Amino acid sequence: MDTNIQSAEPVIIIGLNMDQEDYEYSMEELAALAEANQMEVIDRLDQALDRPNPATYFGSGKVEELRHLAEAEEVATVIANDELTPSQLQNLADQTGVRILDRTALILEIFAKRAQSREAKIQVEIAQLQYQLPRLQTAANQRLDQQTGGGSGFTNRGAGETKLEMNRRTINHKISHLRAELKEIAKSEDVKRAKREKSDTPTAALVGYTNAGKSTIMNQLVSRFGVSEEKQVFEKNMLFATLDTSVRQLTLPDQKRFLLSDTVGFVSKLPTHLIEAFKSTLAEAASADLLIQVIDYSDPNYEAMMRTTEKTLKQIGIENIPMLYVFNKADQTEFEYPVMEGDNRIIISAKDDESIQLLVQALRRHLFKDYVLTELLIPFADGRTVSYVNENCNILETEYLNNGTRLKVEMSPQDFARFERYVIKN
Ligand SMILES: Nc1nc2c(ncn2[C@@H]2O[C@H](COP(=O)(O)OP(=O)(O)OP(=O)(O)O)[C@@H](O)[C@H]2O)c(=O)[nH]1
Ligand SMILES: [Mg+2]
Repeated sequence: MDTNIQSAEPVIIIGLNMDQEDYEYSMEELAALAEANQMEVIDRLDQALDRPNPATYFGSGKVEELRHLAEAEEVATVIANDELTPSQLQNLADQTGVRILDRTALILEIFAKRAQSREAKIQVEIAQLQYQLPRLQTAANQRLDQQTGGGSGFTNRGAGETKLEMNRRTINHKISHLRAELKEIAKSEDVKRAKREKSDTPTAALVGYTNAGKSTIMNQLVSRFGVSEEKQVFEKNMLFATLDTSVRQLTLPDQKRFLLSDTVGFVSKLPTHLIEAFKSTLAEAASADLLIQVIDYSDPNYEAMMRTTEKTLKQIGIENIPMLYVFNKADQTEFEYPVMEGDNRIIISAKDDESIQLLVQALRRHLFKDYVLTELLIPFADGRTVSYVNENCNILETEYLNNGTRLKVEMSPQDFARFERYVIKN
């Protein structure tokens, strides 16, 4: 028996309906995020307001209702759908008697649990510390008020502030320390990336919402076209299964090569600190020739998810990279698949062989469109070039002539430029 399975903590989720687009969907997603954090949503409370109450998020009547509900249902944690200000968090906790977690803190908790590599762990820790910084003040004030019981705490206040300053300094120090470590790691990643870029191999990056099927697609391609022994990436039906970027080299049967990267998935209202912290991981996508946006077509909210993905990409500064839209999980819909719609949209199921073939066809169109079909005459003396071309280009015809090997070949523009001296001009 697995004794590690913990029972889910019961929680209530709360949200402010400010008539924003996708409100309902963001609440459903909040419930899914709670589940991903080993929590069980047993109730939900909504309030329609133009803007959050600056002191308590909910209006006073609703706060009272929440207090009663939490008490009646014996719930110790309430999750708010927005990022709350430090004082809203504090006041709401005081007036309801429960722990308040906002959406940002919840996402940070999930990321912290999922992080595997040193890089991911540092990135999450930085984001968590940055989240804590402005919240120290309130917590310290709170303790102070409790200590002094009101007006007479002048001397204590001084001591409290010193402590606060100290905490703040410690956290800032820790952040810069972690940043430096991250820089070291990023440096070596940069070196690798620069090498890859230099190798002229086209690159594609899988992007999109969490749980859309990015890692599944990556694995399908790696198992068919990857270098043998290369590891499969982690795929699972859970939010934020992937936090680390993996890059794999793929070689199609006609020797065409490309690099594919799989990376962290998005979710709406992804905390700014987290996006900031994950920028270096996401640099892989920023340097891609093609973005493959994977969409869970079976999710009724897929359009909102696409908007979120595009917004997040923009936030990271990823713009103007050609995009292939992959509407995935069509096996869970009534739509026909695999289908190619125009140049940059395909409907597939990552679990279906024909779909993967269609995906490869679409990738070819985008990644190798400037490949050149040409004829070379390579002198016998230059055996190295013959073997290079054999290993790296798509040879359609070979003929041995008196003065060398004639090859009809399809090659990258870079290779074409390298071997131009051998091109047979008609
Ligand atoms: N039915 C069906 N399930 C799929 C399909 N593609 C992926 N899945 C499932 O969807 C779940 C999520 O897949 P992943 O590949 O881990 O998703 P991801 O986009 O990498 O998610 P993150 O790493 O969290 O961003 C897994 O349980 C997959 O088996 C599909 O085409 N059809
Ligand atoms: Mg994944």
